[in-house]
Amino acid sequence: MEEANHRAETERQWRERAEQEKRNADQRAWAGEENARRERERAEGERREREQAERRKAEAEEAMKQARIAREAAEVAAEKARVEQERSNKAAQEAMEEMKKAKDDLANGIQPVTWPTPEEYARTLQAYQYQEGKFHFAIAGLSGSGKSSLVNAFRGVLNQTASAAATGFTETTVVVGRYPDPNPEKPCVWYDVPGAGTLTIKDWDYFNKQGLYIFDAIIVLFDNRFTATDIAILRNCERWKIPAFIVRSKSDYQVENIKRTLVDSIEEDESLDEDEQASRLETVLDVAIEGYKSQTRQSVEKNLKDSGLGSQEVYLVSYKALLNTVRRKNTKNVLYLDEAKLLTRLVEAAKERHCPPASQQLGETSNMFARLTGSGKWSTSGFV
Ligand SMILES: Nc1nc2c(ncn2[C@@H]2O[C@H](COP(=O)(O)OP(=O)(O)OP(=O)(O)O)[C@@H](O)[C@H]2O)c(=O)[nH]1
Ligand SMILES: [Mg+2]
Repeated sequence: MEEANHRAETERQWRERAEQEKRNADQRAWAGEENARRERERAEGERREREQAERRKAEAEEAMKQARIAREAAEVAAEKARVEQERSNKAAQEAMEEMKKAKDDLANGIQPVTWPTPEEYARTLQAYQYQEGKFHFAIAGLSGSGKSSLVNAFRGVLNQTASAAATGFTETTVVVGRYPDPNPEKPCVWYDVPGAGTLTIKDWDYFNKQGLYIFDAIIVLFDNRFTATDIAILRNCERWKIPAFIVRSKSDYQVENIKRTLVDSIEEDESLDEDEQASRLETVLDVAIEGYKSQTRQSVEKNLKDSGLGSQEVYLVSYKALLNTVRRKNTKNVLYLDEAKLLTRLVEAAKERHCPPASQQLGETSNMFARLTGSGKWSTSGFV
């Protein structure tokens, strides 16, 4: 029993030891797992921290990038504002200088050069009912110079008839009159333009104010005196490349006056015998015509030269002769001078120029300005 008890005791002790060992092994395994878990947690924590640090770094970099972009944008805006300011200062300075120059020029008798804006140009085309495919002729001149009569003659219409432009001794033409040619085969429209003297417009402003820049050809008509307005019109025609025709009206009346004076002087010249007087009287009309032609040409030439304009032909006409020429009548006792030549040249010149149609876009109109003036540019005050 003792031995059995001893064996049992030994077994129990073995068992206890084995159990203790198992507990120890379990304890070690648990500690190992615990360590591994802690290690995993620590690694996970480190990874998260690293990620957060990276995110924070990326955020900081992004913030810096945005700040740089904003700074650059602010710099660009500041530069733009500076350039704009400089530009507007320069424009203001130029405008001041221009104004001063214009004032000085005006004080020194030099007329300002003005251009209409593209909108004004388009409005004028519309107001004058500019029609593509037609020739638009303006007849401008002092009051009483014979504009309306000339319009009537060009249209083959007798003065004082129903469709005629009003004519007379009082100031009849105060607004621009538009007269399409009654002959359907002639695509011409005639404009009766009142002279500057009739209106409260300055000579130099007359051309633009009257919108003469849209015409295909312009007749500058005078009967006695060639005026500052006539010169201003011719100067503007040169700028706009519009064919201009200097025409002296009432030539029949002017020649008749010269002839009468010549007849008087021949008849009163006691140094001449009857035969000499008779032969002189026979040629008196030719002498009067020659005198009239040379006196007119010389006087116009001088006026053009004094104004710095190139020499130009002068057409001598009278209403009746022009009317007959248009109507293809060859009535006797009418003094024919340059009427036929004027008619031909007018149409030739108008065909060559021809203004752009009213339907064209403003942009195209401004291109036309550029073409006309060579190297112009648009400014807020128009084409300069
Ligand atoms: N002898 C002669 N008289 C003319 C001639 N042309 C015009 N006249 C006369 O001159 C006067 C004035 O002519 P108009 O045609 O009315 O002149 P206008 O330039 O239109 O005049 P306003 O409309 O007042 O500016 C009229 O009495 C005409 O008969 C011409 O060639 N010969
Ligand atoms: Mg008139």
